[in-house]
Amino acid sequence: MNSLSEDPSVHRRACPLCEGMCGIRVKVEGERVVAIRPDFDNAFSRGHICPKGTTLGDLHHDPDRLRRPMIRDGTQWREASWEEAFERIETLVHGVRERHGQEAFAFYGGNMSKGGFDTARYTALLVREGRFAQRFSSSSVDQLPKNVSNFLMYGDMWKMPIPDIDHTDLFVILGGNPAASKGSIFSHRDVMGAIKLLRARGGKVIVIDPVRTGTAQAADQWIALRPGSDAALLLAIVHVLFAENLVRLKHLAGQVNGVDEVRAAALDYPPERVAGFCGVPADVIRTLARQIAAAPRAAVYGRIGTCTQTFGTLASWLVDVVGALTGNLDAAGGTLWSTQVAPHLALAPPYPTNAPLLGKPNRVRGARGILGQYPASCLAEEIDTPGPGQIHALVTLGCNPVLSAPGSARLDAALPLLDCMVCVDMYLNETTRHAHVILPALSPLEQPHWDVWSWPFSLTIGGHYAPALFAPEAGRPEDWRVLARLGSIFGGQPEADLDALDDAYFGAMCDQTGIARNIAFAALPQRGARRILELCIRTGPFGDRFGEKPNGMTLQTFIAQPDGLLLGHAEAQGPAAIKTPSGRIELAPPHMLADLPRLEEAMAATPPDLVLVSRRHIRSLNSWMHNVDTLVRGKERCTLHIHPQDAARLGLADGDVAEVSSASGRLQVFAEVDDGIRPGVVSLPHGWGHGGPGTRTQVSAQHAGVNINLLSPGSLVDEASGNAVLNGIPVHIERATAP
Ligand SMILES: Nc1nc2c(c(=O)[nH]1)N[C@H]1C(S)=C(S)[C@@H](COP(=O)(O)OP(=O)(O)OC[C@H]3O[C@@H](n4cnc5c(=O)[nH]c(N)nc54)[C@H](O)[C@@H]3O)O[C@H]1N2
Ligand SMILES: Nc1nc2c(c(=O)[nH]1)N[C@H]1C(S)=C(S)[C@@H](COP(=O)(O)OP(=O)(O)OC[C@H]3O[C@@H](n4cnc5c(=O)[nH]c(N)nc54)[C@H](O)[C@@H]3O)O[C@H]1N2
Ligand code: SF4
Ligand SMILES: [Mo]
Repeated sequence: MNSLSEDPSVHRRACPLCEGMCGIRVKVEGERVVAIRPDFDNAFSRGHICPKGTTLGDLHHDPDRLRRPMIRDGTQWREASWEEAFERIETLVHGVRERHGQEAFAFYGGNMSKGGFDTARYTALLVREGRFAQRFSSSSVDQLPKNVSNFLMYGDMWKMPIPDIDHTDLFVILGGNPAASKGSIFSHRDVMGAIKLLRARGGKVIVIDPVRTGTAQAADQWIALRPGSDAALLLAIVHVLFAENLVRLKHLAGQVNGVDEVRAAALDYPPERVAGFCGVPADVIRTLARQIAAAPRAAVYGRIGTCTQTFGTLASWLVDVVGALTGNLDAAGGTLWSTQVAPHLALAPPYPTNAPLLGKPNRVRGARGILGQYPASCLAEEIDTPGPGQIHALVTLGCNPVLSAPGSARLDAALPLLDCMVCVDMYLNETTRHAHVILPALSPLEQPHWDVWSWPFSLTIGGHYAPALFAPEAGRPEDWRVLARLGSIFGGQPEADLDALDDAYFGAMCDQTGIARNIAFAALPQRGARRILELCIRTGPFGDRFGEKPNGMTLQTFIAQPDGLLLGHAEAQGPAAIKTPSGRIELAPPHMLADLPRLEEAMAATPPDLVLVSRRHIRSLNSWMHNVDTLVRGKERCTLHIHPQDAARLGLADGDVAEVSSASGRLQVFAEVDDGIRPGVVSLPHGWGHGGPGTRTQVSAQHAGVNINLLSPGSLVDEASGNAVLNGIPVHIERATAP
């Protein structure tokens, strides 16, 4: 217990920055945060924290953080009232609609559209009302392959199998580095701590990654495969399971379709055949397959390195196939689905389960829509290529695609062509500098908190609510109204009655729950995210169902528990959880099998000499926490990691400037010679490249770094999902002669 705990000036909440959900104690004097400490009493995190969590005060007080709407007149920005900002948006939108019609409107939702209390719950309303002809999101630079695989295998794109690390005997992790990321689509109080405990109880951890990451260093074994070859390696594992009669469906027997098709598909992939392509000896692959089969309980988990690569969809699918064939899917100690106190996604599914996977081809590249969106890689060309259907107006929410999406240079050049660009964001950064109007997002401390996007990925069942610590600026509309009004303007209904919209939105959620609208409306008069949260809790598995279950929970239950409340651990869900048309798990979706010839082509091709992968750092968060001085101070982190053999071959010494080029761009960066990386692979962190003209982030401008996505060609996508290829990019490296 720390000395802050009894102090009335100490406010308890949780950090919203990543999936760690760390409890924090925020000590306040007047309007200032004076200290943030870990909350050892927080039920979920029990004092675990990382360096970012203590900087929410710096973020809140950051003089560069936007607090009022900004309007750009030519090259000049000025603060404006909310009313004037909306009027300007209306005028711009009206002009675009008159000239080009609704088909010119697009939306891009970023990683931080999940961050805010209202934003996480009202982005769907903004998108629906906005009637945007093209929708993009950071999903297609992230987990879209997993969404595709879940959609086809389980009938629900967000039904993410989560490794049961606390009960497993063997944890196999492909393309994830929780030592830096803290875990992703895998929300756990302390993954690295759990890895230690797992090994202490005699279990094993195997990391499959081209880089010897902090996670690999904490594991029993590091398998340094070639980037982009996971699908082949996993097919070889499946091959061995069948060839050596190691398939044990266990509880899944009779619940899966497609076992024979999977067997047939893997027949061509004995370990000896994929070893060269994967850069992993055949006996290592064979042993791995046997270990997974022999472990009483094994959890196989793939993350961003298996998604943002050429065969992300195949790899995501095969991770789950291996789990199913060894009886480790939907099983304690294997992977499980979460049980949520407030199952928000069930009431507001981002994409209908009965809709088709693929949509219409888009205009320039003919890429099919996937799960309701187009690949982020296509945004630039849809803006800069003239013709009917060209994008002329764009809304961005919580994203910085000029740094985070591939083909950055083209996007950076395309955005100024827009006739109307509206950004909802906290900073004037590389992307928002092109906006006509920026609407400021709230600071995390100015809003209540209950995590919409982490509890669904946590096997610990629980809930944690915190009220806002500071009041937003006077005169600021509630956040849900900002989003609803923005949607209405873009959808051509600028005068829409926002209260009526909210009632219809909320009413539709009530209908999903079987609770009569009039009961929910009478019990929850307060509008906005709070009543949605309350509906989710009260109709969720522990809720009171508005009196039907007298001892059930309400939001009040959690308000009374400022350190949060835990309610147990997820269990296997059985066949009832599967939402496919057949009611069974589909192990061999035709969409996946149809992608195998593309893998064959890659296996037959000559591999590139040098490829680039991305990395994360604990003191950074994608593109936007670099304006916090305490996080960026110290040794330069935006460096090129390169193996000594490659460095020697290229005549590069530690600290030299390397010139790195790819099919899409070129940049110069300091080299850091490091043997913790596979020869032939180099790595750079993502989210850097600050300080460009027109940006207003004083601190990050001093620690600019380089933008890795100048090197990621927009043309490189995993075709089965449209996901961007951000790992395994062929590059050429020389020692820079004139830096
Ligand atoms: N500190 C911090 N935490 C974060 C973030 C952050 O920026 N900073 N971002 C958050 C977000 S948005 C996300 S999505 C998560 C991501 O969370 P993680 O998935 O854990 O992400 P990374 O730490 O980038 O680890 C990805 C690993 O994949 C490896 N890799 C690259 N290519 C391949 C490949 O072809 N095959 C295999 N097997 N491995 C490969 C890389 O070397 C790297 O070690 O992190 C979240 N948490
Ligand atoms: N090369 C390479 N590129 C990558 C990755 C990689 O590993 N390698 N990772 C990819 C991944 S996994 C992801 S998720 C994306 C992330 O990329 P993006 O989705 O573009 O998200 P961020 O870079 O996190 O930028 C978040 C933006 O939201 C703003 N913001 C912060 N909080 C809020 C809020 O509460 N509300 C609103 N409205 N705005 C807010 C910030 O100022 C910032 O501009 O990057 C991807 N790009
Ligand atoms: S950013 Fe750090 S403090 Fe915040 S939730 Fe993640 S791990 Fe916890
Ligand atoms: Mo992400």
